Amino acid sequence: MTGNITLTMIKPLAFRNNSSGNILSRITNAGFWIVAAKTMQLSIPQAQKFYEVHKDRPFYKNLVESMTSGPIVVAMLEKENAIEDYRTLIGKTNPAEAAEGTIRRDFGTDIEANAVHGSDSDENANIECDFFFPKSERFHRPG
Ligand code: IDP
Ligand code: MG
Repeated sequence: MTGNITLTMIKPLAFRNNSSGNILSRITNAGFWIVAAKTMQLSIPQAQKFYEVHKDRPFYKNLVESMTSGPIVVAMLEKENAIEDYRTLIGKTNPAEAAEGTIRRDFGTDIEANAVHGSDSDENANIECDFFFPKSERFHRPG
């Protein structure tokens, strides 16, 4: 399935605003299949590990803090060309710069609380999906 999966998180503020349903609806309407999904709260060590690539960036500490501030919905998604198509659906990192009609533009509050995560490469999608979902909890699109 390489090339066809991505990992998303509905971030704490969007969850708190009760936007999870509307965001998931955007995702499935865009042709993505939900392979796995759950609601959970990241621990600080989990968030630190997930965002380890950013550990030297000035926003790392705040990012870990905000990502652990409340529950998230994490979902593994399947679609042809998943990485690129999902990044297009969510828009740029900063909601203010994201195109009209994108998830981040419509549900994001600021560059940190930008509503959703999306994997940036096939390699990272696999790492991120393995981080959250054992194979036994994945249910791919039927036939
Ligand atoms: P991405 O989520 O669009 O892939 P990344 O550069 O990977 O963006 O950054 C990861 C997350 O870190 C972003 O989604 C956002 O929540 C946060 N972030 C990125 N840049 C900044 C910044 O300049 N200030 C505050 N938070 C940031
Ligand atoms: Mg990223």
